[in-house]
Amino acid sequence: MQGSENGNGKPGAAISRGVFMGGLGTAGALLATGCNTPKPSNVASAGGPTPGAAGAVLSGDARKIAEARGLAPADVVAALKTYVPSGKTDEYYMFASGGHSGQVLVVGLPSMRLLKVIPVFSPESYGGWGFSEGSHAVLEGGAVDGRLITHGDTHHPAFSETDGDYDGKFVFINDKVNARVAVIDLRDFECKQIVKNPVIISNHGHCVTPNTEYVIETSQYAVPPGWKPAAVTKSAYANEYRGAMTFWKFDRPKGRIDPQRSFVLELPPYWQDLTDAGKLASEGWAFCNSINTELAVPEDWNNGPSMEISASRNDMDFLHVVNWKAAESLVRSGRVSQKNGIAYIPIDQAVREGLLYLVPEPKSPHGVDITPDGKFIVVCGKLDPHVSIYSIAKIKQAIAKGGMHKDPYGIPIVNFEDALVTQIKVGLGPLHNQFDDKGNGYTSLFLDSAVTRWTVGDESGKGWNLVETLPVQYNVGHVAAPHGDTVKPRGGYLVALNKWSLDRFVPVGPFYPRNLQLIDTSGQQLQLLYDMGIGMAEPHYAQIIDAKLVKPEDIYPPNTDVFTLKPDPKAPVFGKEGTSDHGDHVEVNMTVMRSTFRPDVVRVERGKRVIWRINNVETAKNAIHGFALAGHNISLSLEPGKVETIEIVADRPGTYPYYCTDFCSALHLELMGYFVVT
Ligand code: CUK
Repeated sequence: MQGSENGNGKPGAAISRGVFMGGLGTAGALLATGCNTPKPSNVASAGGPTPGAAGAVLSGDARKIAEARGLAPADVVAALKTYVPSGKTDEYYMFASGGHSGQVLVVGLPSMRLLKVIPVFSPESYGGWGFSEGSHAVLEGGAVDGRLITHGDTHHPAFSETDGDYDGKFVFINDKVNARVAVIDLRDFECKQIVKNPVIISNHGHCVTPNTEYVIETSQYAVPPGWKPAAVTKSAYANEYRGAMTFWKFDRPKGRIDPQRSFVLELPPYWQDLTDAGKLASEGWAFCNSINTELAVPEDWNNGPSMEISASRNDMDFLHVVNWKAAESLVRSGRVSQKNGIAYIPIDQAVREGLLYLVPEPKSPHGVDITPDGKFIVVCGKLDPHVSIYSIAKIKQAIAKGGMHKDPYGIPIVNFEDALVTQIKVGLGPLHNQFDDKGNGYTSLFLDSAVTRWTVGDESGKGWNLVETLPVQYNVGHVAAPHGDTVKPRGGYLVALNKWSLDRFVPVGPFYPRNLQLIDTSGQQLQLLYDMGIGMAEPHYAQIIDAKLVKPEDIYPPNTDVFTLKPDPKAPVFGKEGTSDHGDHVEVNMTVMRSTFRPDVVRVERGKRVIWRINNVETAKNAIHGFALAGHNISLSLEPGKVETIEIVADRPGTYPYYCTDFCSALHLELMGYFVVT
């Protein structure tokens, strides 16, 4: 099934073939002639600088370098498009999931430089995440039945939106494995909140509504609500297991999800998958695919077909169509019950209130994405070579007309033909879609290891045409484009988030880098520009935002508690540092400034609990100090202005150095002290 079998062993061949097969000689010769070169127009027209410009830029020296390094003209053009010289900054931020690292990656475009790893669901010693009391409290917010969970599987980052476009204020990220959602504040790029879904235990679909009224989280693997124990049989599965679409209310002024104003819409146990919120023409609606309408359970692997076969028998699954505005009104009216402390709309009530409909969709689909105008719903059938285009207008008409068949749970099913506009045959294994500013859609093809470009057409089915396919290396999952799922896509780039890299990098052992490939979409032909190896878990999805829209603080105000972004009333005061004994515990109030910890000796009797506050009182940007304490599992990151608190028990007598982990000055190595447990 893998990309290497699909003729992708020589990627880039499409670009270079024209040059070398055309007998046009060396790269150097081509570059020298630049605009006068007669025929390698596939290179020159690949969306970039005019041939004249490329030719003019390349002096004799550049030509020699290109020759020495074996760079084809297309390589040189790609380098010119991605190189960001020292002192200049990137045009876009890409926020990518960090997969089962549990974190979020921040990458600059077009340079593809990794700028930050934001710790979210997993402890991260560089950021002190999980070691300080504040970060520990955030992780505790995501505890499952009281058990602290210190990993996550992040899939779908979602920027906060205003009027259907990214506003650069917050990023939300889901944890698939434990059904949790986290809030990252872009004032400081730090996670502020993790909430645990009280009804489901795994999620997948994750997005926001056009004004961030809600963060939508959809279940993946159905369980009995509250993941109560149950039999794993076909009948128990059909009767007791359920899916859910959860609407987490976002309180923007507080920058937090408010579980008290959130609600859950119960769904059949169809394994809901990707989810997108309607916008403009479809505002107020949410859409979600499903992949196990067979209601298969993994019960008979020994005797019968495996789960993968049982769950893929049907030619059609169901697109779920949810009227969330109407659901919100129902919840506000108070006519809903609660389950596990959250407002809960059961399926029968959802049907009675006209909140939930199904539309058949081919076959084991994955991605569902709404066109920028909100009129069309684009569904990728993983096991079907088409993207299927549905119209919200047609779906609404069919709903108004009534007389629909129902599924076994009583949910009305809109006829496939009544909802469908057209299908585009794009290739094998379509997964996900994005859009640009020129009326194009882009679809990733997992099995073909390629991305396609097609044109967005109209309600009558005209104008939906496949334009171009570009091989990628390899086995692409999501694609991401600047503002590519908003009402206002910016165009210009596409990033293919590939799961396999095979031969793209120097070998690093059996765990291969993931390969994020930057593609130029601005020209007549798609051009592959850059391979970025990611030496960690698979980044499933990413969103790309105009860098001008993100305006983080460059330094914390003095004495900041980073979890409230307000002054910490207990912040240690410079000049009044010290250690005080309170009987059952000892308090340490410490400041740090180049190049002294005050106090630089902390003596504690064995057995005491120690509450240790540290304030970085530096006022210079970037003057970060770290704090590592030997033998106590403590690592902190102290940006200027930040106050952190740790709690430890001094239970092992000894002499333990603590020191700054960020090389902060010429006397950095002297920035240390001793913690003595007597
Ligand atoms: S994703 Cu989560 S399985 Cu295609 Cu959105 Cu990778």
